[in-house]
Amino acid sequence: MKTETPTSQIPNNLEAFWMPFTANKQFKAKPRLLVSAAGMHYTTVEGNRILDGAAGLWCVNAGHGRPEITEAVRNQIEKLDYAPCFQMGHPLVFEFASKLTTITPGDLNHVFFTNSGSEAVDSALKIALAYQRAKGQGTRQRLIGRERGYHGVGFGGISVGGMVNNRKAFGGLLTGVDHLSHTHNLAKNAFSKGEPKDGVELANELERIVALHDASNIAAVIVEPVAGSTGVLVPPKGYLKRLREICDKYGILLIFDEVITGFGRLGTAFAAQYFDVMPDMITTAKGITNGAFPMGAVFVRQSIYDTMMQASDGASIELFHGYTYSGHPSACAAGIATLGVYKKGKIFENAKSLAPYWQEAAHSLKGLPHIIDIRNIGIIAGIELEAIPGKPGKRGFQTFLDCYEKGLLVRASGDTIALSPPLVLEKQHIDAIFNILSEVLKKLA
Ligand code: PXG
Repeated sequence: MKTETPTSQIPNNLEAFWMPFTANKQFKAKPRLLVSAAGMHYTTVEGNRILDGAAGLWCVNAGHGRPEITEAVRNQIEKLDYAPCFQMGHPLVFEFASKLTTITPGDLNHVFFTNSGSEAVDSALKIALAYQRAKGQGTRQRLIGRERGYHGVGFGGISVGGMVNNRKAFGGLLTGVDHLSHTHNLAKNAFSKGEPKDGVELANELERIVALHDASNIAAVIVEPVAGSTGVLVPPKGYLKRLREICDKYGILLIFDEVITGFGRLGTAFAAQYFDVMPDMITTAKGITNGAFPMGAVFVRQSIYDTMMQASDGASIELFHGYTYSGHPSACAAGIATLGVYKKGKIFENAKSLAPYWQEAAHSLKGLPHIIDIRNIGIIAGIELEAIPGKPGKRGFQTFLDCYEKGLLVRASGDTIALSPPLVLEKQHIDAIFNILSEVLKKLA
């Protein structure tokens, strides 16, 4: 008979958990475990404090351990642990959706809830197809993404996404997908502060794709306004506006994937407001609950929602799509509390007012060993290091490890170090982040 061992007595057994997006064997040989967090810092299992230069994974925008959020979730789980949103509802999900529409741009005033960014992306792509069909344009089935795009890990998301490692092992993917070129251009735009000046013409590739397939076959374009996971790619000046113009010209929907840019990262609620470009849908997650509870959402324009409602006879289901946990009560409680914290703490405003200081601090690293580019926008920076010949990603990963040893959490995307700390940061945190990074880079092989 198998004897049960109380979990608390299992000595450091890391085997069972198959870690996502991780070199499992490497990690398990030398683990990095975080046990608590407050404000701008994590604490490791060894008791070391780590300054969070990544807001977890771009999600803890209001800083760690906000008591308002903890309390809201605790109360909600006691009161109503779960309620279905299929043919049923609960008050908080309606309240949260309404509250969200007070900060979304323009008439993006309908909210479809999911549990993650990946699900938000797949939901938005499905809504785009269903909308075109409901509008009597059912031939519009093609979806257009962009090289180096990251739209999560669902089959829809990896199909429109453009990061080769996320696609290559997974077969044929969705058919009917095209990709715009990415906008990264070191030769012309290295060390740009904010939006780079070169590259608006890359948006014209959409015209080329329209000429190839005809607009009557194209449903939607999806892009990250600022690409994060691929190593921080800021859009060239005028690029997003140009995309919008071409989409309007041909009746193509424009979806902004704002999973990382949403909820204050650029100093505005959404990147759409920062760039003054109105998409037809926004996908979001992460900062929607400050990372404290899994949740994602798609914000949808009035005209899309209306078309879907009008196409139905009033008694049938308009969209055959949804998740068991769409609008989970605890997620809604976390989200409502999070919006309150953002507002009361003027957290988006803090990001906006510190962005110039952040920019100068990031660019002060110019000239340090290995750095071939520094890019920034809002409270995001990407420090691109020259790859070690034949070993792409190695230098970036070593930088991540060395920063962690010195008490700073950064993300390495290949050889680009991505920085995106909680938006409650102060100047002293900015100084600390770039001081540690600079120390590490000076010693790096
Ligand atoms: N879209 C975008 C733009 C994202 O950045 C997703 C969709 C997927 O979200 P979920 O919740 O399904 O993971 C993301 C996720 C990184 C990093 O290091 C970024 C993400 C996730 C993990 C790591 O840059 N973004």
